[in-house]
Amino acid sequence: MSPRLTGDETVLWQAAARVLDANWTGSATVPSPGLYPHQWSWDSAFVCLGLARHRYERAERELASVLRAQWRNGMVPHLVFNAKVARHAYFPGPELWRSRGRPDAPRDVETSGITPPPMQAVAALRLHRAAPDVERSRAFLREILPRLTAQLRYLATVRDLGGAGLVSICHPWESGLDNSPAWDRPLAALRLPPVRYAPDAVRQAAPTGVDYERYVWLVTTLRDAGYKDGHLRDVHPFAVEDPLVNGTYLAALQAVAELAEITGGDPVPHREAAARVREALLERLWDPEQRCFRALDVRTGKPVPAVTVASFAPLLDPGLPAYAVRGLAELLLSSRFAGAAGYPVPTCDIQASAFDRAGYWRGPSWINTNWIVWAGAAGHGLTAVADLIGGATLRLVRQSGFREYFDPFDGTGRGSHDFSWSAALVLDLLASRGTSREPVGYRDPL
Ligand code: 2M8
Repeated sequence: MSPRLTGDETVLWQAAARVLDANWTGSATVPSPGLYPHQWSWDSAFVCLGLARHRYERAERELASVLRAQWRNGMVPHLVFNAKVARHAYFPGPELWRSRGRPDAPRDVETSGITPPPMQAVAALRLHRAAPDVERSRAFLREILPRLTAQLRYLATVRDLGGAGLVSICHPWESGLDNSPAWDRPLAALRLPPVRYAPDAVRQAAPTGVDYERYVWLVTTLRDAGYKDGHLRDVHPFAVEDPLVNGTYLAALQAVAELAEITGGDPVPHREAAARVREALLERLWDPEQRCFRALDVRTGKPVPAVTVASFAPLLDPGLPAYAVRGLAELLLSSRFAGAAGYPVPTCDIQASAFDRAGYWRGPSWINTNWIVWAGAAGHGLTAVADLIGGATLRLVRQSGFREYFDPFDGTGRGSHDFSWSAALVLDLLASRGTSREPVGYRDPL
């Protein structure tokens, strides 16, 4: 348990730990009981951060189990299916993805065929920093480092669809922010054949309807093309460079550089790669008028109009230039984001017409995106901002429990209960209490 918790924090800590214990399957953690019965890779990365503070050995197993599902081309799938769960318990299940039989896919486990924001290296580094036994942790890092570097190599090669050094996503699910208004325009441009793709009433939560049809159609398109690199490059109609995916990619390159150093390897190539990605990010996604990052539709060459919480993810980069840090901090504190929300950070610009306070990733505050903003702000010495976001995050769960997402104005909890990353990241926040008060200047947030 973390040291020096107040009585109230101890109660919160114990409640969060209970959620993680209940959602542990024996080898991994499900995002929530019922609605999400398998292992999602970016959920797992956040879950690791909490497990590291609670049951360290499980944190390593959690990460290892995602990396075991890595495809031979380096792709870490966004979803790893649990063979013990009924095949139709979740849609889209293994039947839709049909990973089995793909030459690159692992043989002993079924997975999706797309990849999430690459948070695994960041999780591995933070795990090491919390390790009770540093030598043991180093041995674990030596085991997983080849897989982490293969993941980044895959992103740098197969996923550089724009040809300028950034990663493209090929499906909104790869962003983690499924129905974000950032995808409205690229999704609306898709031309679907006049047949139904998604079964009726697949789930109770948003999004449903026409967007869901598009999501499922995109999967069938990828699958029917054999998840081939050439299809992604030349044919696939959805290709977008997203600031959150590229912000975590940049953070991952830096984390891998550190991990190389920790394990006696050479950090330089990773640092050089990070510098190139930063340059491309500023060149392609920075909007000098709005002073924030916006996604770029690679198929049209145009930035998408929506400004979302994804804009803040490049704060995770220690080398982000001061003008960008300042622009992002001002936007964050303005009435478009934290300035007008009692419970920040809303996932979409409050003043945008697409903003929807109850709409899943179209407005509500989520604990994992808050964590990203908190870690980025703390890393750049923006202590007041980090304290504001960290404090709001704890207030959300104190008031409404470990819900999946929250109303950004009044903190009402929505979506599933006992959501794993909400609990895990609260443990990490509590354990890191006070660290955002470190001296000004960049401190590695990871
Ligand atoms: C949501 O995404 C899945 C598809 O991958 C779904 O809608 O069923 C998103 O919130 C995503 O970010 C998250 O990883 C996943 C599991 O929590 O659920």
